[in-house]
Amino acid sequence: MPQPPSAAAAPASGRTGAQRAGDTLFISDLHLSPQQPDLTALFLHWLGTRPRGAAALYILGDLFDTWIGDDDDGYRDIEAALAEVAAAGTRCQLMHGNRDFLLGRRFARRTGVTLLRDPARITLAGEPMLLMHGDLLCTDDVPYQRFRRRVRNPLVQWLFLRQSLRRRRRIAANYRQQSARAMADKTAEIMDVNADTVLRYMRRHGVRRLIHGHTHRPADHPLRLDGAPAHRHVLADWSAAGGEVLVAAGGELIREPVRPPGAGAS
Ligand SMILES: [Mn+2]
Repeated sequence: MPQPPSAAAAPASGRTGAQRAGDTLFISDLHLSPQQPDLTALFLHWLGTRPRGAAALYILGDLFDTWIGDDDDGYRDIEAALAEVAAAGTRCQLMHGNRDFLLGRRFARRTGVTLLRDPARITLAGEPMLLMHGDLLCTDDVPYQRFRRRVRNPLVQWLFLRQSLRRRRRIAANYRQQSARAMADKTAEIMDVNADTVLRYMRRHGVRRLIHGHTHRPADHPLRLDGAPAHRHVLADWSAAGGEVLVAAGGELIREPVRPPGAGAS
C-alpha cells in the first residue's frame, strides 16, 4: 500500500504558476498499464498541466508496469502526452526501472525523452546528487540481482525482442507471475535497500544526496556519510487514487501530492 507522504509534505500548490516556473520534478513507479485506465487518466491529466514551465521532469523508472519493446503500440496516448511536454520546453529524462528496462531509442525518438543511465549524477542548484531507480540498492535480494544481470544482458534482450509481440506478452506475463510468487516469500527487509550499498554508491559518486524509487516506501532519510550529514529521498508509487511528485524548487525539496481531478483539495 502506498504510504502518505512524510516529512516535508507541504504541498507546493500554494505557489503561483510563475513561482513554479523552473521547478525540477521527480516521479517514479507509476506502473502504468492498460489494466488501469483510471491511473493512466490521472497521469495524463497531471502531465498536461503540472510540468508546464518546469525546467525538467525526471522519471526514475517503472513508468510502465511492463514494456516488451518499442514496437508495442498500446501506449501511444502516453507517448503523445510526453512528446507535448518535451516540445513545450521541459527537459524530460527517463531512467529504466525493473519493469520497463526495454524502453529504447525508438520510444525516446517518438517522445523527445532522453534515456538516463542508472545511476545518473546530476547537479541541481549547485549541489551534486545521484539519481537511481533503486533496485540496484536492494543487494540483500540475491536471487533478484542474479535475475537482473540476466535480463539486462544485451544478448538476452536481443533474443527476446526478436520474438513476436504475442510471444513477448506471454513471456512477460509469466515473469510477472513468478516475480509475484517470489516476492510473497521474501521479507520486507530483504526487499528494501541495503544501507551499506546506499553509502557505497553515494561515496563512489561523490554526492550527499540520493533520490530513488522502486521500494514504494516514500520517505526522507537523514544519513551520516563519512561523518557528515547526507540524505536519501525515496519517491512514492502512484495509484488511481493519487500520486506524489518530489519538486526541487529554490534550493528546497518539496513533496507535492497528485490527486485525481475533482477529488477536492484537503
Ligand atoms: Mn521498480
